[in-house]
Amino acid sequence: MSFITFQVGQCGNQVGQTLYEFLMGEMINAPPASQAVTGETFFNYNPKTDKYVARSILVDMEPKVINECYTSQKIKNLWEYDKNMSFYKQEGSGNNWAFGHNIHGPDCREPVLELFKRQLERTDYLDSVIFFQSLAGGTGSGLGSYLLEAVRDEFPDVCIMNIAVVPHLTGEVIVQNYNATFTLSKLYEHSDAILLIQNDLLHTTCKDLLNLPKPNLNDMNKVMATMLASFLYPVLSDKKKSFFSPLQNTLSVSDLLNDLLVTNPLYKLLSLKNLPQMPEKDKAFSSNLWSALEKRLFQMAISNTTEGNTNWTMKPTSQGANKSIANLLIVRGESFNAKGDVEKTEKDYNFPLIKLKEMYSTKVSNAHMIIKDNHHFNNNFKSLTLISNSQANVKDLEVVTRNTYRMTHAKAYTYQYEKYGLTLDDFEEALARVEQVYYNYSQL
Ligand SMILES: Nc1nc2c(ncn2[C@@H]2O[C@H](COP(=O)(O)OP(=O)(O)OP(=O)(O)O)[C@@H](O)[C@H]2O)c(=O)[nH]1
Ligand SMILES: [Mg+2]
Repeated sequence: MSFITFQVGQCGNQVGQTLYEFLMGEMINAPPASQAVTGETFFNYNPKTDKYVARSILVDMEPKVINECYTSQKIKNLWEYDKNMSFYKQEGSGNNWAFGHNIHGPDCREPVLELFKRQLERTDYLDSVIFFQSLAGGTGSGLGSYLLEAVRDEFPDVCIMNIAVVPHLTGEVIVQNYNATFTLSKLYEHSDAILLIQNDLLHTTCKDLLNLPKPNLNDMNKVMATMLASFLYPVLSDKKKSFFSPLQNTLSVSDLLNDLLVTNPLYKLLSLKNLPQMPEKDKAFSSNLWSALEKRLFQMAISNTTEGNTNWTMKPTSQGANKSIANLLIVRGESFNAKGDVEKTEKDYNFPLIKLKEMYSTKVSNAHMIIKDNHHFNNNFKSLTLISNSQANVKDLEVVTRNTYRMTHAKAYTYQYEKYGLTLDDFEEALARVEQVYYNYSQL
């Protein structure tokens, strides 16, 4: 089972690079069976250099960030990118979705699809295609949307997940709202699942939990890489102890997406919470019980808050509680035995909170699943990850659609997009689609 990834634009490339680096670090500390599966899931092998090669396609409209991906220090020199798996030009998209989509898109279509086909030929069993991009710039957002549609056109059956970074809501550039609206509208149309990660959340995690007073993008990307890996890192069965049959010794992310997390195409937005997040030096002293960790995660989930500022007063039935449609809980760490409910010892803890009906909107579904893995993820004896299809992204949608509405009606900066082929109808249409998503989620 393998993933092919597209790293598009500055953010997409930097996040992708940090993720592969993290995965390699995680993998070299794992037992051989886990190493083999992780290697196959994310990398090809190059016998000439005796290195793992990230199964990724790097796309940007400027060469700088891609070159940095090539030349960056790689952990123990164990992995590399294939330099023939990138496509770049010399002129970025200037934070303009229309430029990325309408001007760069058609030029990139054939060469990038060609790279994808070559990557596919090297892959025995494709699980999913994953895009990394930001919602805010011009390349990851505009060209990323275009390439998603191109891959979807040519390979209608492939499972595609888009992992997109939401800009700081207080705003870096004002047109980020337009770019986010156009991107979300396209992703909603063509992707199977959209996982949003907020730069605001990454920033506060670095500050409040990792004690980094002035986090930079690199610090934030490390947190994001940890979060993503906590979901994507293969789940291996320890055949003696785990709940899995030997045949099911790795889990298919595409099955989890299609059968559990996104079963209704009106609801495709995912969020991810992973804990604990703490400075490396504190991990050896951490002694959480599973029940305490679950309680904290549950509270974060229903109040849609973070580990640093969890709202402990919210109940699942409170006004404003975050309603879920589906939740996947990934439990990694100390061994479990399979006696289930019989003995209520710590080893047999069965994570009851995530099954509580009150946290779900029964209008759509109340699907949940718990997956257990013995791997000490990110040097934690115990860690939990919750991937939710819930109202967690409603606030972002609200801000983006409100600002886009105001700006479109004032025709603010719209000429910059009309210059590259968009019409005011395109603005209205994209906005209406994203408003519909906002409405659907807010009504749960
Ligand atoms: N978390 C994170 N966010 C990033 C990173 N780089 C850029 N961003 C965010 O991404 C948005 C800007 O998008 P970029 O990815 O830089 O833009 P691009 O896709 O290269 O497009 P153009 O530069 O316009 O051609 C802003 O919200 C940035 O905060 C990164 O490495 N990590
Ligand atoms: Mg750029």
